[in-house]
Amino acid sequence: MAPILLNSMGNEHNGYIEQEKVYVKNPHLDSMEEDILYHFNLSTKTHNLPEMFGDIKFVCVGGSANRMKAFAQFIHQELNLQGNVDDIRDICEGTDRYSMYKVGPVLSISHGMGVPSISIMLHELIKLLDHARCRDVNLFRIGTSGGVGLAPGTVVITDKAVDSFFRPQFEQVVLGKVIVRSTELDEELARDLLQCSAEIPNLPTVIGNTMCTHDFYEGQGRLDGALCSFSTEEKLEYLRKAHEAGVRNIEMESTVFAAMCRVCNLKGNATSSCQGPTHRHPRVLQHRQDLPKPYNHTPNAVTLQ
Ligand code: R2B
Repeated sequence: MAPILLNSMGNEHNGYIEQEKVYVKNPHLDSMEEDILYHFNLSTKTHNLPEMFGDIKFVCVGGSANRMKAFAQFIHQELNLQGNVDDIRDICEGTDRYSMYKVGPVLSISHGMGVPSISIMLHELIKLLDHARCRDVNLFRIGTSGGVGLAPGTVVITDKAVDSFFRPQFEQVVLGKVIVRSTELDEELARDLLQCSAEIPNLPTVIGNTMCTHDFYEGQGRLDGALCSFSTEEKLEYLRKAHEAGVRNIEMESTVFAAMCRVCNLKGNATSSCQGPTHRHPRVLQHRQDLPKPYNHTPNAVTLQ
């Protein structure tokens, strides 16, 4: 008797096991003779994308090119891969927009700062995964962020990415109209990440909402930009409201990241560590010291129901 095969939804399927596929959502792509991934310096005509990337299972993205190279070298060692870490080369070296490193099944890519920059990268990444016929890919933003009421160094696993009004949504203007997309992330993946962090000593980790702003200074309630249109009290009031709405960290990419993962059937999380006093931007200290109790402490890890 032929074995009963189940597809990704647990339903019976005829003849093969269908795994989770990466879905581009653009009917125009099918009729294009060539797809050029401009900012990666890759194309379907000049590169064999299935051969180069077909085995990718994890994509980790972060702001800076140097950090993503260091991360690739770290993963190379962790996976005990053959070859010299110094030989890992930037696949996008023909462009200085983004850097990309492949180590075994892990792709490490820089995305720059802010929604527009990561959004361009995600469009091309998702097309790349689709062209390469990748299956079961998990996508992580492993960036930096400013903590709200958390000790520096705390890792925040994103429950929901929220906008500056604490709404779990991303607004994209398309042809002069606003399209609203949900920014809810895969709950099971968030739980798995929390479980992994529990196995690593001295890694304070919480699950919370990540607020995505379109500005690093005024947009994040900072008092040290070239412009500041609010008082310290107004800033504190806003951060207090953010905390009440479940926000535990602030960064600049998570809403579009979450929205695109969701639409394209990718499991993802915008996991970031809160910057500490040894880092260049003392955002956490600034926010944390200013927050009156009970905000000026690290809450216990929040577990999803
Ligand atoms: C975190 O750090 C950057 C700003 O310094 C930005 O990309 C972010 O989200």
